[in-house]
Amino acid sequence: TRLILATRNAGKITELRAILADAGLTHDLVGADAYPDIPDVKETGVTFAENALLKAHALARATGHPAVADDSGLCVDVLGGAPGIFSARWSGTHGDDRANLDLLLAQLSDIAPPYRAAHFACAAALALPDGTERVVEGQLRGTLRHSPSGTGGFGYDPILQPDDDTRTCAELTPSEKNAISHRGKAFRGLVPAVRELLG
Ligand code: ITT
Repeated sequence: TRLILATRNAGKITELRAILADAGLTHDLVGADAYPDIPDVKETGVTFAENALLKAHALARATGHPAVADDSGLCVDVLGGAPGIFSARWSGTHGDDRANLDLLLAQLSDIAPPYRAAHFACAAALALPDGTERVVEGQLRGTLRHSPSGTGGFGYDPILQPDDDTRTCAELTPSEKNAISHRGKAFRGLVPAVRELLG
């Protein structure tokens, strides 16, 4: 069965392919880039789960295939959960990971380590063309560094040091990150629903 990965974020696609294959799914995983004529979905929700469902339903409806979507972001305690659902465009330019990260570090420059707690959040949504839907969420808690470190992963990975580790997410191997990440937890949690509904 074809399963659409309803995202155009290359970092997410790489991780989702590994997470879903490691979970034993043998579906034909096809990224949203294979459907260039389908317009970008307006993320009008106010939660990760709402936005993930919007993206999954839009691609399932438009392609006629089941679709999974990921809505995710970095939530900083001292900022009341920001950037949160606005993580991809915090600096004003959607998807400019470096500008987003630099702005966040500047905003937190006076904040001392005990107050630099944050977490990554991910909502994993599955939608079928008939409107059936499932959503599962996952988190990864950690502390924000004062400067970036590491070259792996994407987005804010170079500044989040997971609890129980001395490295940033960008210093973990891909499989180390997927084993503990918000995305790994959310999508491994969604796999039983994928099996139940798609076979
Ligand atoms: P799609 O909507 O096409 O999936 P997007 O990049 O716009 O792509 P989001 O709206 O969910 O997706 O924004 C997620 C942002 O949160 C992403 O651009 C990163 O800046 C950040 N983020 C999410 N997961 C991350 C991770 O594992 N490591 C680092 N940063 C992450």
